[in-house]
Amino acid sequence: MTYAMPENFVWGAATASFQVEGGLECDGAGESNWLHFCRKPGRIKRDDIPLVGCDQYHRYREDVALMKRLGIKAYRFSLSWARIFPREGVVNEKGLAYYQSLVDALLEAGIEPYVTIFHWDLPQYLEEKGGWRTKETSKKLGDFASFMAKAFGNKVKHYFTVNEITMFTAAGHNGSGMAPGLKLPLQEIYQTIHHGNLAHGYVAQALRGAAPHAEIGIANNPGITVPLYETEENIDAARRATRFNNASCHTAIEEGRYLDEFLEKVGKDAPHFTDEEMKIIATPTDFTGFNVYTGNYCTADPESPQGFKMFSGAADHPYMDLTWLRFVPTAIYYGAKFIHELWGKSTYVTENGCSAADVLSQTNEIYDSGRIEYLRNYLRNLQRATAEKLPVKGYFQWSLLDNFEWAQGFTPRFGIVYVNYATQQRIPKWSAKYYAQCIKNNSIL
Ligand code: PNW
Repeated sequence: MTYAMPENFVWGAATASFQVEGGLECDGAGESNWLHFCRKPGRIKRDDIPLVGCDQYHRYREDVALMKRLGIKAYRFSLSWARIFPREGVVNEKGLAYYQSLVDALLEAGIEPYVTIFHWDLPQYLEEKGGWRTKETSKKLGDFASFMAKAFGNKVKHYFTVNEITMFTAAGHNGSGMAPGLKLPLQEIYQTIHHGNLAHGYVAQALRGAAPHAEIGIANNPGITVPLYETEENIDAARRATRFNNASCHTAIEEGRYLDEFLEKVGKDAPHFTDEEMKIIATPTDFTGFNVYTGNYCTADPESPQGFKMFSGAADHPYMDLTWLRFVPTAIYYGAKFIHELWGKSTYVTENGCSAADVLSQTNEIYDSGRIEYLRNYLRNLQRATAEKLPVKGYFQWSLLDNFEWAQGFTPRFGIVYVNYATQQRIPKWSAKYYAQCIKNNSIL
């Protein structure tokens, strides 16, 4: 096969609790900060609210069977902390049982569970105590991870600590429209990112203690800078840009320190931190998971102090169906390459995919050719990484199902499986058939 993938490559699909579960008021679930946020008029497009959504809470057996039919080998899902602990220190047995049943159903179907401890939905009672503006929350997430790892025991062998730190910290506190929807001064924003970094560290420590058999790592979104021209000096510039541009978050986690250049640049707005905290943040992990949808470009520029010049893309650069979803397939290759070269880590692609304005045909099919080309181009760039022997362990398609796309509500459709929200019918799109064939052939078709 021309675009063959390595043996034992992990072909997965990903979702997150708040985006697919529904059942948000069922069986004693507590309120999350995201649900609280959705209830405020004007915060979410069309005031959509995922009280039912795709209802995976009630339909997980059907969704597991669907994954099995598609040949998917691994399912990445996250835990709703408020479902399991509706009040501080109080376990909701039914909420816990849901995740245990989901894990059992996956194992029975021969699908490996990959658990994300935290994917943005924080219990509202913790939001009210300061949320990510306080490091108490970071510590409490570690305790929650420890509790869950003990509950799962040997059944779960793969954990992601937290998903996309800057999205639940900075983007929730700088007016970008994510929960809790605050707008704070810059120092406080960097401080929330620091608390997110610290949460990753506490969770990593907790999982090491409670699940020593498991492999663990983050599912982060380091911005990937790619070279506009693939020459040595431009590739080198892009590698340095990737390290520098992520200095407030991802680079700190990998290196255990905030870069001097970053601290100088932000000056009085820098986060406050201790040596002890930086050690926790840098707790060793087994791999780095990165979510990749797009990238930025750079060229080497000996004139500029940093040695590179950044470009986001031309005004007429191709985009997928969202304003930020610029088509940059080389970002997946350079992500795997730079993470390995800068920090010596093996990787998982923890999310990749795109939204499209999918419509049902007369024959009840979805001809999502745009998504197929997007996937083909990104996956071939991933194949390039594995062909060069970069240690990429697996790939998680975002997303298995159309789902609740945060502030954009249900309008963007990211699934390879279409969801009719009125009937709960699942219809695999053409892209699902494409992905299933790649899996079957272990090759990028
Ligand atoms: C990620 N951006 O979020 C999240 O991990 C998923 O929950 C989400 O559904 C998926 O990607 C698709 O958006 C992002 O504005 C949200 O650049 C926004 C951006 C990037 C990632």
